[in-house]
Amino acid sequence: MRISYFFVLFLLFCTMTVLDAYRIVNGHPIDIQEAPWQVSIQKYGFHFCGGSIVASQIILTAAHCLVNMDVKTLTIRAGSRFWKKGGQVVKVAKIKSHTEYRAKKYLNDIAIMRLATPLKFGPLAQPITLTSSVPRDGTGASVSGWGLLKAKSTKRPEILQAVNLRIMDYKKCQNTNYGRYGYSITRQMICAALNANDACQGDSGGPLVSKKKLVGIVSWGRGCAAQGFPGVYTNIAYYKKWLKTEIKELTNC
Ligand code: 4AZ
Repeated sequence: MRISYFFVLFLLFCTMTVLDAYRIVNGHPIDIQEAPWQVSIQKYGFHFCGGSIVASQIILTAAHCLVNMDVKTLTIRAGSRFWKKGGQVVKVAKIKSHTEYRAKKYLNDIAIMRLATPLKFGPLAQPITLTSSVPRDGTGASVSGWGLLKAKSTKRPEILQAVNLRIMDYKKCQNTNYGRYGYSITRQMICAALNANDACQGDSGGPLVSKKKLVGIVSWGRGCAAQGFPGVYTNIAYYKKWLKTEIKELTNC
């Protein structure tokens, strides 16, 4: 009797460990071809944030990723599902965060980086088009990254993960059963959630994609996959004009 009891516990433990391996939170490993715009942003060769390729020398990410960062220590890896091997590693030449980024309220959490040398495009590394319009409530989307598989976890995946979400109208995100953030959610942000699916720490700066267009940048949230607290993303459509100007400026200098 005693042995079978331990055996059941052992099986339960193994099942939990295996399930955990597949959980961004609750996602699944993907090939880089499925998200060829995804890059890993690295300091001294270690992944700390995600980013998106928008041109051969331009990467889009979150401003909070680049606070107090010395550009000399930064590289990006593109064209690989592994953050630590394969693909193309390129030095970062310049970073430009939104001048009105406010850490306390996560306002204007958007930044662009210019690479020292251009990326070589192919099936594994491709730019993504920026959306012109805010997706409507309920629209399907997906987020990808090398972030934690669950809140407060110590395990970091080696393989790129992705998970499906639904866009939530920012008003719904403020004050309903689905979103309880109140007025910390502004029109400059997009919320997205679906069941227990979410982005988590280390996914920051990475892409929220809908209909093959970049609609958001992983920005913040209370915990990961917490009931009533969707993932919060920088609303790309809102910054389209800012991006156009800044990308032009960064490309020509
Ligand atoms: C973070 O700490 C973070 N659940 C990123 C995304 C989310 C929460 C936290 C969204 O970088």
